Amino acid sequence: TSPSPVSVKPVSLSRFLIEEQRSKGQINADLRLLIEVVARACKRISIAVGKGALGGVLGSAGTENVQGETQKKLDVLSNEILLEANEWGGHLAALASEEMDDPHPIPNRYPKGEYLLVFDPLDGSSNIDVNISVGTIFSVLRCPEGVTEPDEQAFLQRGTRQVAAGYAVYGSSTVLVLTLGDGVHAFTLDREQGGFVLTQSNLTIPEDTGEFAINMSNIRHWEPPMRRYIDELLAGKTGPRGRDFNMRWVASMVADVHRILTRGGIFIYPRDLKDPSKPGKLRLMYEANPMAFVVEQAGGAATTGRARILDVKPEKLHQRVPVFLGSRNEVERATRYHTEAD
Ligand code: AHM
Ligand code: MG
Repeated sequence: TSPSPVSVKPVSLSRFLIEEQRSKGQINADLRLLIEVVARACKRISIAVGKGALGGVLGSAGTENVQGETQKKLDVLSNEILLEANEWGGHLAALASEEMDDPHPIPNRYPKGEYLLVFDPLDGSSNIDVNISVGTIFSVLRCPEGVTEPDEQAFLQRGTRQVAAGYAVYGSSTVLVLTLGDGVHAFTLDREQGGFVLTQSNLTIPEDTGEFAINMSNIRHWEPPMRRYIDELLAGKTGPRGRDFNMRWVASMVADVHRILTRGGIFIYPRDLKDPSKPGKLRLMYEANPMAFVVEQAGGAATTGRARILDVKPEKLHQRVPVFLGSRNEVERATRYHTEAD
């Protein structure tokens, strides 16, 4: 028998969220609004990214962010889009971003809500000018009880406290990946209709994999257990792992993580002894934590190479951590090599 017309009707992001609210009680109306607003902002960013050179948005903005990195025009524009979209809805107590030194308060003319939003507005910005996938990463926390003017301290909550997280990847199609703590779901942007449509529910990452993602150019700066893990993969069939491994590195975390959610793999940005003051490149609050939440919700694992990322107690908004995430058995093995060596 052919499927009934109702069962093949596409499920929009709005409908998905309403059902999460109504039947599962997974979210309330404010959190639903928040996710819808973030999705709308991602749609605008997707349009700006898609215009490329025609939009006049390629190249550097001539400014630096708090980490001393040169900002691209699209970094700045994406940050503004997310701020502007989220300020007035009444669902947020404050926002924080990779591109801003300090948390951004909600202007007094607008009501305040109970949530905190943290984001990397345009991740993988070295890839913008070369037409390779980039993305937006976001994490939602609750504003601590009794805090009316949230400062940096209000944001410094463990990743386990996230109530929602996800990313949008601006690739050959734009896909929004979301977790509300109840599995991971993917929504593809329908460019004609202008809305996100549910295209995959309950994504799962295979436990085993034959694919790894790491920037090998840093090999000389790695710690010994990191080198051991990769050396064993590179040794292939005749090495201790007894099989061949393939490598991919997009240098856009969203694209690398999206591949891992789709077909498995391990992604590593390890601690790097090149600059001992930096315990890794990626930022805990708006890169590692949201991705770790998504990956764990898809059945994968995410560690710093030594401990679970979601358990790390943040000390600074822009804190960096080493990141090992993806297929559970590989992440556990790489982590074991580190803890055994300590
Ligand atoms: P960004 O937030 O400044 O774009 O930096 C983060 C990006 C990640 O998306 C990616 O995994 C990593 O930096 C790539 O680093 P590298 O250029 O060292 O390979
Ligand atoms: Mg980033």
